[in-house]
Amino acid sequence: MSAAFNPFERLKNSLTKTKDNLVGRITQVVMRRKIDDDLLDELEEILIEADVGVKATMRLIEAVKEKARERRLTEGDEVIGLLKEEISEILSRKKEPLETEAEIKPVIWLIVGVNGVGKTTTVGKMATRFAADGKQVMIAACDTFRAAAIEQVGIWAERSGVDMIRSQHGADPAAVAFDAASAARARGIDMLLVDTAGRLHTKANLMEELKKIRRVVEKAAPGASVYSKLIIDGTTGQNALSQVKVFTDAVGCDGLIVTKLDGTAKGGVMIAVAEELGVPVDFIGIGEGIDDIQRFEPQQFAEALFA
Ligand SMILES: Nc1nc2c(ncn2[C@@H]2O[C@H](COP(=O)(O)OP(=O)(O)OP(=O)(O)O)[C@@H](O)[C@H]2O)c(=O)[nH]1
Ligand SMILES: [Mg+2]
Repeated sequence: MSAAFNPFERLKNSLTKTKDNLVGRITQVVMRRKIDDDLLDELEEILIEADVGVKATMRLIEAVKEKARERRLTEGDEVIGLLKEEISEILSRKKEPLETEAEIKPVIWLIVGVNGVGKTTTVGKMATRFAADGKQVMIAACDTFRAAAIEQVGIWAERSGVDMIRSQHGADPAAVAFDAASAARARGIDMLLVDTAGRLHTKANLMEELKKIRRVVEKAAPGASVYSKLIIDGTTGQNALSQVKVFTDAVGCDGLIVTKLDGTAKGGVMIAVAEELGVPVDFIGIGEGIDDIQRFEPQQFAEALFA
């Protein structure tokens, strides 16, 4: 398989900056050194600067200390293997599985998140992916607030060859959601992807609107499996974490999709997310293209970081 089509190679290439900023810097520091307090201090600084977060950083430093003692390791470069082990373990923390067996059609994903994080792009990518899996997919264009949002998601619907329910700019987003959920139910659709606004007049407005959308789709498609998927932007590092609580309080959060991991040095945030949040990462966005999305596989991600 050529590098361009091999998913692991693509992941690895997209993580280049994060790899340089994290593993690259660590590698430079540990070479020809002994494992001692000074070295651990320097490691701590690198981890914090790479957006790994205080909690995961402390855990990693403790693990390195402990394991080095147990295994009687003294050489600095042995730290890399220890870190890889522990990062892999943090990323792999058991979370709820993505799909449950008892899903009732239509499965509805509310795609939520602050403005510009990549919601609409993710809707397009996921529509394509689900359609390729042989699912009947529909998109609901519920960002009626931002000018041109409907056209934008319309282009993705066309590209992925799926139906879209829309209204005009300024229409009530909950009404669009209601129509879409009703249509999805009537037409036996497998997956309904709801694109939502990232900004309304105020943040409180937005949260109220999202709650309403959730309520109406549950009403229009009784018993359907409804999930809130929160999109966070990997380039914002630690800041992305604070959004999780706000959205969880409003509409729940059944899974995260972390976008823009390509071209950012802040990909260490994935480790912070795994350590600090009880929510699984379902997918990661690694580019602007239609198939630049991958299932998040913890082991593979750790391998790619250290490859
Ligand atoms: N490099 C990269 N860019 C991405 C990724 N996902 C989205 N983008 C880009 O991020 C920008 C914003 O994406 P949108 O999908 O419009 O974001 P949104 O959350 O729908 O934005 P609003 O509707 O304005 O809230 C676009 O330029 C996308 O191409 C990704 O995984 N990698
Ligand atoms: Mg959008």
